[in-house]
Amino acid sequence: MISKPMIDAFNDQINKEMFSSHLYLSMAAYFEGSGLPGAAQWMHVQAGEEHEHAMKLFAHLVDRGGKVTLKAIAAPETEWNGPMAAFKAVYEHEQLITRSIHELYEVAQKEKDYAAQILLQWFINEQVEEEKNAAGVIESMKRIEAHETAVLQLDHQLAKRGK
Ligand code: OFO
Repeated sequence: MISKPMIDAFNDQINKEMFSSHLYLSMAAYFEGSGLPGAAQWMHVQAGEEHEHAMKLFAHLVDRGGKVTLKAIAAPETEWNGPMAAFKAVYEHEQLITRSIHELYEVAQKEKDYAAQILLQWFINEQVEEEKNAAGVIESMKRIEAHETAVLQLDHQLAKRGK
């Protein structure tokens, strides 16, 4: 069995992961409309990963007899001031999610929920990757800013992102 505070905290995190998926899908739409299909592809993959994160939490709740309660997903922004602004928004959002995962882990510690702690260790590691990926794209963009051809080359590289 899983405690009520853990069920509530898991349901909140499911909503945040679903919002992340929605946000990156919105960024994919933005890049599709901006002539940067590679960046759009990167965002599509990211949106899919966020959905998987939500499903991992969903499955854990179900496995432990907790009730999944879905909430409304807030509308994401739809416009950004160019690729740099969008990727900076990704980075900031991921920092927010990292804090949220850490808070969830603290609830699991307080509740002495060892099974949740083991699952959440995966998420803690994943957040290191998430922040690193976004920061990496921002770094590449900083180096090539103002060089239109290089932006298109980077877009080509972003298109290669697989699962
Ligand atoms: Fe689910 O890691 Fe990003 O938000």
